[in-house]
Amino acid sequence: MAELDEKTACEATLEMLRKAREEGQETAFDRVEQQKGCAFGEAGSCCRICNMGPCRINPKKPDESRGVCGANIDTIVARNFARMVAGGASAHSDHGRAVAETLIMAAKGETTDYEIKDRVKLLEVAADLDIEIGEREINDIALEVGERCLAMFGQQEGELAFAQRAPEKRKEIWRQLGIFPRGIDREVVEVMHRTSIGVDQDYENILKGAARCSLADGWGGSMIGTELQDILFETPVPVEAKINLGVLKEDEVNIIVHGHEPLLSEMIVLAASLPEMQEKAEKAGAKGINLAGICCTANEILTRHGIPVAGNVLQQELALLTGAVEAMVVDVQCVYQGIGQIASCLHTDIITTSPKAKMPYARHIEFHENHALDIAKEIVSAAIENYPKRGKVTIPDNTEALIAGFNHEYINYMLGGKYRASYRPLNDAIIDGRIRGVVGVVGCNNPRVKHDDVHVRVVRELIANGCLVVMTGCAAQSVAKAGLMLPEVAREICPQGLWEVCEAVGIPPVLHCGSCVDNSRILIALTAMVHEGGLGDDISDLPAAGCAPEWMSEKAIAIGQYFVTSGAATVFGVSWPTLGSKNVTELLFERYNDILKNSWHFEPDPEKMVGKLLTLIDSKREALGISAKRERVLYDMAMRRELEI
Ligand code: NFS
Repeated sequence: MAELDEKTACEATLEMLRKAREEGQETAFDRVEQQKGCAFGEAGSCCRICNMGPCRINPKKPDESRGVCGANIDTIVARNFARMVAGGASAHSDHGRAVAETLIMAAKGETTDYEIKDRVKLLEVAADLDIEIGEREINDIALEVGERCLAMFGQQEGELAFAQRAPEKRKEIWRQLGIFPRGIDREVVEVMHRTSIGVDQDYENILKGAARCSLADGWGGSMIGTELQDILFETPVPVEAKINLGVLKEDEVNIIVHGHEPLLSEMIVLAASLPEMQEKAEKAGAKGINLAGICCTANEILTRHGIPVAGNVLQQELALLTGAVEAMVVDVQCVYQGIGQIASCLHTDIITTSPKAKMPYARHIEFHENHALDIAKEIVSAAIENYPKRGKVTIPDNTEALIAGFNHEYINYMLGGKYRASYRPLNDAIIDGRIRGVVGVVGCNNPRVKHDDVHVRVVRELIANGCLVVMTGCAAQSVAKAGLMLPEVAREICPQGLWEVCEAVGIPPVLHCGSCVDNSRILIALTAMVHEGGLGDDISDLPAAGCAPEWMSEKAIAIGQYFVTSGAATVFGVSWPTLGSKNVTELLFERYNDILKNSWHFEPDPEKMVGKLLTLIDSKREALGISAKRERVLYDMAMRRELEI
């Protein structure tokens, strides 16, 4: 069995893993050792789409066998990859759909618990959708925005409206390739159809479908989610908060919200702050109600309210093992079934809320948007009632401060000021070399690699080499826990050019931009850089790249694919799901450079990953004629020791 300190770079996680081991409690960190993985599955060469199989093709001898239907390894690998994209796109998009439905309900007055909080954003989105504004009532405009967005899911023909925001040159590439996305549901369904038995058997064509589907996510479902959430709950602005398991409180009712949709978590935030709930908690013997988040729903309420984050995806089971959580309220996505098992030994209630997602050992309190606050109060009350049943509590003493809540709107404002909002200073800083490039570091944790370690090492070395880093998802939480999301970090780690820019503007060199649907914010920011001028006329010209060092979810593959299809080079770590097929991998890693002007890359080693990202960025600088010779800064031993967070 691997030593526990080889499993995580996070002190709080290590402490709880020791406790789990002492108590004989099993977590994902243990189960990963039982699941050694399957060579065929890992190479993407196992086909399970019909009942003649499963068919497995040995990636070392790909020409020696075929599936029962005759499918070769290229077809099988491409199908599996395309289905990952469709799975990820469906998750982000179903989330976006729920937000659109809620906006419509709010605009019609069918729920009084939600309202239009960000009118400026509403009007901007309305203008982008060519919706008439004039003297119309705000709810009238919101209704049309909601209905137009909802219609994007069922749209059968034509071009997806939000994808029109992309740079002209990029849209031309999509049109020429025949991959401009139509309706969101249509693209997901079409990938599922094309990859079912006996349909599309040309791996290049299958991957074209996957590319189109990914765009329907990034410029469709995810973007609808982000934009409409901003309208309903406000566009985030930078906020200071705390992160890690130490945010749980020994003398308060601890409620953790976990999952993805802020429709639920926003209401829990509201319910927990009501005086009647506070009184109830005090009557139960607690000093108050402490709300904390896990995973992306944490990022949503962190960036809008400064609610503390208990941890990222791999800490969900460990948070319960503190014995201090009265209720973990979950909706959809990234919720481990393991939490039910652990909660069954504790006083903790796992409360499922979505009709789409139920689980054993959980209590179900179904969430409905039309009486959302009442349900949220019921959930908070259930948690309070558990407080007196608490046993022994062990809360790790680790918390870290962070600043979160950056996005296109704020970057624009902070660089240019209220009256001349602009990306000009950012583009200029890149052109004159003070900022070497911009890297989006996103995605999950995966117990197959040392938890948080790859994220922290990659990000630290990127900023030490002059790159501005923008982050979302659980990756952002890893790096925040290591203390890298604070403005003072700039002067400690970054070269002079970058820290001067950070200090002038008052930002950390690592910007927390929200949840995974908020990767659409990165698309918008990259497009704004193109429009500002001086850095080429397409996303593929920018000294920018994306990476997901510890990814695990299909959603990460969908995101990576829409980054690449939108023109941003993308590097993934851990392992790569198409290595079984030389042809598929060559297409994604090499030929995409001709077709999409950038490509996928795979590199699990953190130092080599940074090397790859810097090379990609420098090659773009070179092509733009703005390169200056520079040395790569490598950590010395002192810096390395500091990394052992
Ligand atoms: Ni993204 Fe968010 Fe985390 Fe990965 Fe899961 S929470 S949507 S999928 S694990 S970053």
